Amino acid sequence: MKSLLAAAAILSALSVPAFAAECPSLIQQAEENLKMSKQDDAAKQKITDHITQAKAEHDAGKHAQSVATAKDALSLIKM
Ligand SMILES: [Cu+2]
Repeated sequence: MKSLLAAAAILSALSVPAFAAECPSLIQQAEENLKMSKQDDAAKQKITDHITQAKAEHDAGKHAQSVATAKDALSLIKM
């Protein structure tokens, strides 16, 4: 039983940094793609809002949500 708990603790410790590392790279990718996009200001503002929200979620430790929001931002960008 103790080893099961230890394994669960290790697994959960490993899964957090995986997400924690994923959001900044997705956010950075969205920022870079946004610079190159040729969309109007309204569309760019909406994407910027998504990026800001993803950063806030990442800082709050909500990494899964941050990844989802950053992916939303990326999906809104048309190159
Ligand atoms: Cu994160």
